[in-house]
Amino acid sequence: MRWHIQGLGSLGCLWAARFAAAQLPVRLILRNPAALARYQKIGRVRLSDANQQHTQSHPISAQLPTHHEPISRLLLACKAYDATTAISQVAHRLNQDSLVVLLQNGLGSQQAVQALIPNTRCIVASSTEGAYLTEPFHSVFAGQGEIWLGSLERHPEPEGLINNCRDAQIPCTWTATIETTLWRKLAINCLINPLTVIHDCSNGALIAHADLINTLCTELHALLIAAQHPAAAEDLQQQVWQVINKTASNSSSMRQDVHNKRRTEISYITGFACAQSIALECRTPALHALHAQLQKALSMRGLPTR
Ligand code: NAD
Ligand code: KPL
Repeated sequence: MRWHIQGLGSLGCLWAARFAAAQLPVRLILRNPAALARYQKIGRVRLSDANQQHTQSHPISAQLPTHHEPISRLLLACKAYDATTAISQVAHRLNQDSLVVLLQNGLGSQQAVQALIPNTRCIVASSTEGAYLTEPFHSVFAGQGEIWLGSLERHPEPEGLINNCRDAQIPCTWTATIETTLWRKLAINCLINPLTVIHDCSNGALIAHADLINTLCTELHALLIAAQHPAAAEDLQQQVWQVINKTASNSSSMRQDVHNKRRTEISYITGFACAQSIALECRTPALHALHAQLQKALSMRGLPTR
């Protein structure tokens, strides 16, 4: 089964290189003729290990979204805010037997993508792998992790998908409770990421804001219950402090985006949580204040607030 990969940033290149290394058929989809020309000049996807001692190089074929080839398996590996535009560009190539794997962080973009392609099955992912680009189409595999795959619409596990990924050394596991996984991660990201931007600090330095974090935990706990994800709410406060301690020296992904002057995924993290709290009539004043403070911090740095 051939994979198409749309979005050739850190994670798209990481997945593409592993499919190619396992000699599984893979094609890249670049967003426009200029991006395709940039790729064709380099002509390969590269993947280095965390110490950058070993680099694999894979001359994978690339094409435009307008290409006529039908897509049976698509990995959508762009940022959450680009997901609907990207899927619209290839929607004509998908059918009811196609499978689309969505790698986006946060929540909201996955539902928006599925709504645009109602006759195609979307599988959503929650990934704890870490990668970054050193140059275009050259990804560094910075952190081993795991990938949970599941269906928001409770579809059964698609035959062959997990084995296909594992054949390529991509550590995927199917879960029937992906929503719980995504909501739990959303709550943790809502707590940690904005505060690291507002205070421009590492995750570990958030200990100085323990009272606020505990208040936010109480509100997010109530939100997870209101959203009918009680399993995601279990031990939330304890989990949050565990993540802060375990990742103490990390700079959160949102803070890294800000340092790199890149748009953040705010609308799919605190933005999504605030919208849900309004829709579910669950009062979360500290969360709304945090979202507004984050918007102010982004605006002061000349970055989009959505
Ligand atoms: P990235 O910014 O490195 O790559 C995204 C790529 O998508 C870019 O090359 C961009 O040009 C491309 N793109 C955008 N619109 C497109 C379109 N219409 N058609 C084709 N390509 C398009 O992002 P990333 O770090 O790989 O992250 C992807 C998603 O995975 C994000 O939601 C991120 O939060 C999540 N994530 C990333 C990591 C990580 O370590 N990088 C870890 C966990 C989750
Ligand atoms: O997922 C993360 C992120 O930075 O986005 C955490 C868990 C906060 C680790 O840095």
